[in-house]
This record gives sequence, structure tokens and C-alpha cells, in this order.
Amino acid sequence: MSEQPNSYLIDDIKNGMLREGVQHVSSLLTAEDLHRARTEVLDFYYRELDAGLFFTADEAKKLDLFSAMSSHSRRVERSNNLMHSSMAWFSKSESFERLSKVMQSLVGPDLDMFLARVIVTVPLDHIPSYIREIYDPMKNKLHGSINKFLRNEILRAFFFIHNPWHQDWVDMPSSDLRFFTTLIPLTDRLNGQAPLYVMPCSAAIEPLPLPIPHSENDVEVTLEDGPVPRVLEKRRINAKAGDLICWPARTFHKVEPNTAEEPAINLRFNFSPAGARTGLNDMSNLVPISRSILSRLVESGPTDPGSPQYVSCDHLELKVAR
Ligand SMILES: O=C(O)CCC(=O)C(=O)O
Ligand SMILES: [Fe+2]
Repeated sequence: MSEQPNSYLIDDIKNGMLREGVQHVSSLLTAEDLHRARTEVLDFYYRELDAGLFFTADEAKKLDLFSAMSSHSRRVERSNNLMHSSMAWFSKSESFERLSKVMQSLVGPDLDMFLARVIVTVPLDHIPSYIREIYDPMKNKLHGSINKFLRNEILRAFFFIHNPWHQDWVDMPSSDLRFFTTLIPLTDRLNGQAPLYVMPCSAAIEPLPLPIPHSENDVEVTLEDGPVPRVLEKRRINAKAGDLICWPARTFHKVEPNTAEEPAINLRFNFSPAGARTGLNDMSNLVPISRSILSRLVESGPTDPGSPQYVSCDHLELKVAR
């Protein structure tokens, strides 16, 4: 079992994040947590696959799923969300404690977590051809979310065919952009396993609407949204199961289709400083992770057994006695 991220590693993560606006940390999860989480999500996935993961083309037509304007949008309700139900153990795990430590080093001691989900990039072979045709080619597509084609009425995770270049502010358009996305692959992301790409040093680029006008080759992406093209490095992240990848709200990234046989599975959590505007509608999704000494004093007073528990004040005037 590997140790807590030590201060040397934390310094590397901080400096690397400042330099590039993205970090890849090897083996964050404990072997036990990785095994348990991966087994649970794979069991869930193959149960759904056996029951028929997607509507047939005829069913989809009847439900009007082909129209971009289709009102058949699918939400993952909190009570059904794997991360808030059968996998809620993860947020109490040693691995989550490590994740929190890394985030505290990047955000500060007043830390909230406000989004927890399982993301599955489905193997192309498991996706009916009528769906593949809608989302191909990836370029110029708004997104690659295929939740609306899922047969099961109860959504527990988020399903993708791919994910074109984007910044994660699109998930939280009403936020003040002060958040990190953290992604923990539970399956390797090598070869054809839903290749993950980032544009290092893109963390300060203004929020760009989708689809992102661009051209790209193996090593560079050129943003073509304005009169002056901007050229950025394009880098594949070859992540292994149990690694951590994190980036702030504006760092560009994309996920290519999964040509492997197994689903590509990730845990995804968003973190922000306490008091940030997260853009959440349902505040029950906001989980306090840690608090500074100042916050704890202001919220609950001194904790020394000898100190009076609670000092009340029945007027709003501050009187200073000398
Ligand atoms: O599937 C992935 O690896 C990343 C998905 C993504 O872009 C996201 O969670 O924001
Ligand atoms: Fe994203």
C-alpha cells in the first residue's frame, strides 16, 4: 500500500499545477479502494449492458431522440447517483483523504466538494450504429453525452461516446470558475481506452462557447475563435487505473472514442474554496471537506474545554472594552 502523498510530492504537484494548469499524479488510490471501486462500477456496467444498455433505433425514433431539440433529457438524481448511494463509502476512504490533502494544498484549508459522479466512456462496440452516426465526426459536435439513449429510466452514472475539446466551466456555467476538476480513472487510459488529451497552459484562456473552432495535429491545437489564431500544445495523458488527473475550470481537454473492449471508467469530483459560487442549484450537493482555524472559530467558537461554550450577543453593536 502506498503512503499518504508526502510534502515533496505535494510541492511537485503545486509547482507543476502553477506551471501548466494540469497535473497527473500516479497511484493516488490505495490498491484496496481501487479494487473495490472498479469491481463495483464494472458490475454495475455489465448488469446494465446485459439488460440492454441503449434504446433500439426504432424506440429512439418513437421517443423523438434524434432531434437536437428533444426534450428527453436525462438527469442523474442525487439518490440514484452511484457516488451518493452504493459507492458513498468512497468519500470516507483513505483514498479520498489523500485526494482531499492534494486539493487542500491547491485550494486552501477552506475546501468544499460539490460534484461527485461516475463517468463511463462506452466502448464503440457497445453503442448502436444509429447513435455512433449522430456523434461522428467528433469535430464540431457540442458534446458526446449519450445519457438520453439509455434504456434504464434510472440513471446512476454519466455515459459518453466521446467528449470534444471543452473547458469544464461548461458544466457549471453560473459558477465563478473557482473550481478544480479531479478525475480518477478506475481503468487504464492507454492505447484506445478513451484517449484523454489536454492543452497544458490553457488555464487562463477566457471561457469559450462550444463547439470550439480549432484545427489540430498530433502535437498542437490551434484555437481559431478570433482574428489571431492561438497555438497550444496538445498532450495525451496516459493514465493508469488509480491515478489522479486534475485541472481548473478553464483548462481545455478532450476524450476520444473508446475503441477498446472494456468501458473507460472514472470517478469525477469537483472542488472549490468554501464561499465560491459553484453554480449549483441543489445545495445538498455541496459537501464541506475541511475548514481553516479561522472558519472553525467563527462558526463554532473556541474548542478548549476551559473556554465558555457559547457567547451570545443580543444587539449588533460592537463595544470594545479596554
Ligand atoms: O472522461 C474523461 O476522462 C473526462 C471527461 C470530462 O471531460 C470531464 O469529466 O469533464
Ligand atoms: Fe471535462
